Amino acid sequence: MNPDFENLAESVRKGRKDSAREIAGKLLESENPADILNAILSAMADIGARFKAGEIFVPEVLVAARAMNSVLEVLEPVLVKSGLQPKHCVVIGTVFGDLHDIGKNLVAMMLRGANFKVVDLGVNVSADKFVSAARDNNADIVALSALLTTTMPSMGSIVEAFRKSGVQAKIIVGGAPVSQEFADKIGADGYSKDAASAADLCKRLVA
Ligand code: B1M
Repeated sequence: MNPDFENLAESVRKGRKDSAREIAGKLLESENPADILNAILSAMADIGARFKAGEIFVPEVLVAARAMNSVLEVLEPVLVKSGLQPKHCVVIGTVFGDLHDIGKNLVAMMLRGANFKVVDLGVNVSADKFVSAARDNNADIVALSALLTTTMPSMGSIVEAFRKSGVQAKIIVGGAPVSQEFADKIGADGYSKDAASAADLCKRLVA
């Protein structure tokens, strides 16, 4: 196998965005873009697993995700041409009244790393906005983040708004004060405690 694949994966894992981008550009001259995509996705999967295991922390994940994104910029036009775009879409946002977005951004990065199309609605997002974005993007999954005990109840209102609207997306919830028990109580389709588990959960939900 071309040793540049391992160099690319290592550059992503170490967050070396310029070298990752340069190696990807070189690989694109002779290699299949799907193999290049798989190399960076598997590097991000390693990062997710090490983050989950507590071996690395938020800054390392952020720099790895930045390196991954810089490769995706080069790769995306080629992938679109060859029909290798993501098959599944996740709409994500922090619920109404809540401005915390660091954890939500990490979840979005892990999802992109797992080859999902991610529509990030940002923070302070109303139920109506979640429903219309899910409808407009034909989303498979809607991921809600809340960091405040006072904003957790809006997750329940969002689940209700979806059930009333008839939009069929699965709804998953997360954030420091949220638990599996709370997710069950409001009728969400899933809960995950961290960004790597959120990507695993989404993969299971669309499998
Ligand atoms: Co705020 N804040 N904050 N804050 N803040 C907390 C959450 C708090 C616990 C601090 C404390 O008192 N000890 C407390 C909440 C108490 C409670 O409700 N029980 C609190 C408070 C009270 C407030 C204000 C009300 C303070 C005030 O103004 N009086 C205010 C509220 C503003 C608002 O939102 N309306 C406020 C404001 C802020 C800042 C703006 C200053 C800033 C946010 C900046 C930003 O996000 N851009 C901030 C911060 C930074 C924090 C702490 C210190 C750190 C949060 C964080 O980013 N953690 C936090 C205390 C703490 O947690 N130690 C605190 C790192 C991040 C990677 O973890 O977000 O948990 P986390 O995400 C994890 C998982 O939870 C999970 O995956 C992520 C990665 O593994 N996850 C998901 C998250 N979302 C998910 C969605 C999913 C799945 C998994 O979808 C399925």
